[in-house]
Amino acid sequence: MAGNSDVSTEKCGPTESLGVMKLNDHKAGMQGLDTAKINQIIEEASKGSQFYQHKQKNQERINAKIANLKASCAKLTEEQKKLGRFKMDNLAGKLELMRDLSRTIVHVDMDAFYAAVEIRDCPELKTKPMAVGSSAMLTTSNYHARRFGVRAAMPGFIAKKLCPELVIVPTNFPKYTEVSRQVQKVFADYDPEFSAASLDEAYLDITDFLVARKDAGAEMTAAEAVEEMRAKILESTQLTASAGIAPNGMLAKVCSDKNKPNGQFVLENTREAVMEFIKDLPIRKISGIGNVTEQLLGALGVSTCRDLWDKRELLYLLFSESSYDYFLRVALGIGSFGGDGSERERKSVSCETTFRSTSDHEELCDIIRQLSADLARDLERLGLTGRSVTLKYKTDKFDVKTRITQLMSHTRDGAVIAKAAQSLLPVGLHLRLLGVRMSQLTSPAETGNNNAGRKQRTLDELLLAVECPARKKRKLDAQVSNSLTEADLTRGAPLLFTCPVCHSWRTSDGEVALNSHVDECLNQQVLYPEQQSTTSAGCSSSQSKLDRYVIRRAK
Ligand code: DCP
Ligand code: MG
Repeated sequence: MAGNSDVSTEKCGPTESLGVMKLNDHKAGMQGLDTAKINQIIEEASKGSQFYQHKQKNQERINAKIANLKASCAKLTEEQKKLGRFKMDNLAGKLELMRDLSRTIVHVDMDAFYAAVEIRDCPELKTKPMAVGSSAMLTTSNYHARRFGVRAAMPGFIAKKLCPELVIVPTNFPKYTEVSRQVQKVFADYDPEFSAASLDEAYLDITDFLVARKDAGAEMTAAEAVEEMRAKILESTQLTASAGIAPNGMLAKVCSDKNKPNGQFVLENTREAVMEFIKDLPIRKISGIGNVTEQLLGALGVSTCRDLWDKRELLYLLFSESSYDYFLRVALGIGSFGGDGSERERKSVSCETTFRSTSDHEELCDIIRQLSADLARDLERLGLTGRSVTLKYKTDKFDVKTRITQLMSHTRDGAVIAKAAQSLLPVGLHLRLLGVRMSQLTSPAETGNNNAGRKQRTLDELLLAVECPARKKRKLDAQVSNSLTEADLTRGAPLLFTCPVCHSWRTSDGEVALNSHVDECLNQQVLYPEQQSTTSAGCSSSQSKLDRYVIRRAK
């Protein structure tokens, strides 16, 4: 634990004593709250619960990591630091050459989405603090309730302690999905190849749209186009959206939160504007930097993007290559996804859902079928097929595990995916979350399995990872057939297995070795931004995975 460490805190930043249930107030509408008071209420209300115990266990693990990090940091010599800085400066030079300021990227995000839909359909809720979910878990809250510290990924029973008059409305996923389709229709007018990050948000590249307008003699600025888009969304759904406009997806996402709700923010496409914008930005504002990374970096005295730059030698010396590369991109405002062909590739598409804990095998199989159908739809939309199916599950003790299998050929058939995922389902465990992931992706063009009539895109042009939003268990998709056998799924599997989480680890020792690595990867490798939300208890999919959704296309 951090408190047991004898490491000097002067060298590597202050040690902050963190409560187990610390409120995450990095959310629009939650600024300036009395967090000390809120944290105390949360701590008292949750003590003794399984959720609390899980958080406590997690925090102990994080504390141990912090202690290790600080111990390693204290041992670094001046010479090593000099070398670290030199290496990072070199890398920064390379990244600068890749900086792309030519695109206009928009991140659009609906305001208090599920809550806004419920309020629209029940106007008496308008003046009340309300949230959507259950006493076990909330999916979101309206801005009124946020003033009390009530937010997504908080158990409803704790929220009630913070705000006794809180109205909790049950989730209605079919309704949100329908609204999402209406919103996405508007997106398509501005970028037919928009990347949906979840039901309520998307990344759009409106560069071509703006050029086309200009060519047609109807020039408009990016801000005007986005104003118009938001007005169209309001017209078709009676709901408000916020947007950020920037040279890349990472920055656009930060920008969309700036004037929430019902606002937008433009970041000019110049290096100066980007560097000015980024310098005092708290790292936690960056999608992909979650609670764990924030704590680890905090232990090194890094809390803003400028700190990331100032302490770059420590990042180089103490973190993995993918992590320090990512941190440097953040520090430079380049992001992982500049559309410049330099991004780290993300190679999986997945869906997951949280539900009331159950061990009923049939019920769990139903959920997998539905998730697989959703996943198949996303693969279809992205023009991708995949070959590795991973089942992720969270037990009622909040332990996250994964199992992986390989298909005999690339597919995006929901039935095949479901059958494969079901074969990985453990028997007799009480589960509260299931996820299905497809990796080893390829476009049909590469497999000769082209989809006639569909515009073909190369992998480089595609968004390379999509997570569905948290989805509730729904009725079995009538389309799903059960005609496939286990043998169909595994015959002809290649000998080399690639980890679907980190993509860099490979083994020829078979699935057992791979499964154990992936578990390790998800549970231990907390530094890698993509894995934040998969390890954090109580958080459903959308929270910290959003930065995975990016527009990548040829220019
Ligand atoms: N969601 C969820 N579980 C979470 C977070 C979100 O089920 N842990 C769902 C409910 C949200 C929707 O996804 O309404 C969109 O998530 P956002 O993070 O965009 O949050 P909101 O749209 O609710 O609020 P904001 O106005 O901050 O965007
Ligand atoms: Mg939203």
